[in-house]
Amino acid sequence: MSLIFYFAPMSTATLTHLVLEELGVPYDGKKLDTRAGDTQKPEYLKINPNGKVPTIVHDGVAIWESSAITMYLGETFGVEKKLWPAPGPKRGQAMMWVAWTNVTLGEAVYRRGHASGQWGPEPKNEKAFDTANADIAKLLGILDTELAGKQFLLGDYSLADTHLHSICDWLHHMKIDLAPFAHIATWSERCKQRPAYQKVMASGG
Ligand SMILES: N[C@@H](CCC(=O)N[C@@H](CS)C(=O)NCC(=O)O)C(=O)O
Repeated sequence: MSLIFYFAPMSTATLTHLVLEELGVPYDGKKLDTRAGDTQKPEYLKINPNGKVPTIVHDGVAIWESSAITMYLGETFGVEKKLWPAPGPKRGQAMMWVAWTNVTLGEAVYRRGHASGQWGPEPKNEKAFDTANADIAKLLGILDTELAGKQFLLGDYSLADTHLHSICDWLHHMKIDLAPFAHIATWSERCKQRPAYQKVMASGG
C-alpha cells in the first residue's frame, strides 16, 4: 500500500492531516510551501490541476478535495476502527456533515474571508462582511442545536467530528465568536482531547 499526502501546515490540508492521524495509517507526507509557489509547479499541477492542498495519492491514484478525501479514507480505513460508519443511514449522516462543512459552512466562511479585505486584492466590504457573519452565526446555531445532549455528532466520535471540528477551530483563529454556542464549546474541548489532534497541532498543523 502506498499513500502520499501533499499538505501545507495550517491550511485546508490540516483536516486531512487530522483524519490520517486518527486512522493511524502509514503515509508519506510531502510538505509544500504555498507562498513559494510549490502548489503551482507543473509537476504538482499534474497531480492536482487546481493547484491546492490537500491531495492524497493512494496506490498511484490522486484524490483531491478535503471532503472527498475524508469520506474516502473513512470508508477505506475507518470502518473497522469504528471511526466511520458502515454503509447505511449513519454513513449518510457522516457524509452529510462532511459535505455541510465544506459546501454550506465553507461557502459562508469563504464569503466572509473575501469580504474582510484580508484575502486577496478586494477591499473590505462592510455590508457583505456583516451578512457573511450573520450567515455563519445562523449555521453555527444549527450545529449547536445538533450537539445538544450529545458527546459527538453521531453519538460516538467519528471522522465527521474530526473534519468539522477542524474548521470550527479555524473559525476560532479567525476571531469568529463561538462563545454564544455552548454545545459547540464543550464538543470542541472533547475533540481537542484526541491524541491525534494534539499530535497534529504540536507538529504545526
Ligand atoms: N475545496 C478545496 C480547497 C483547498 C484550498 O483552498 N487549499 C488552499 C489552502 S487552504 C491552497 O492549497 N492554496 C494554495 C494555492 O492557492 O496556491 C478542499 O477542500 O480541498
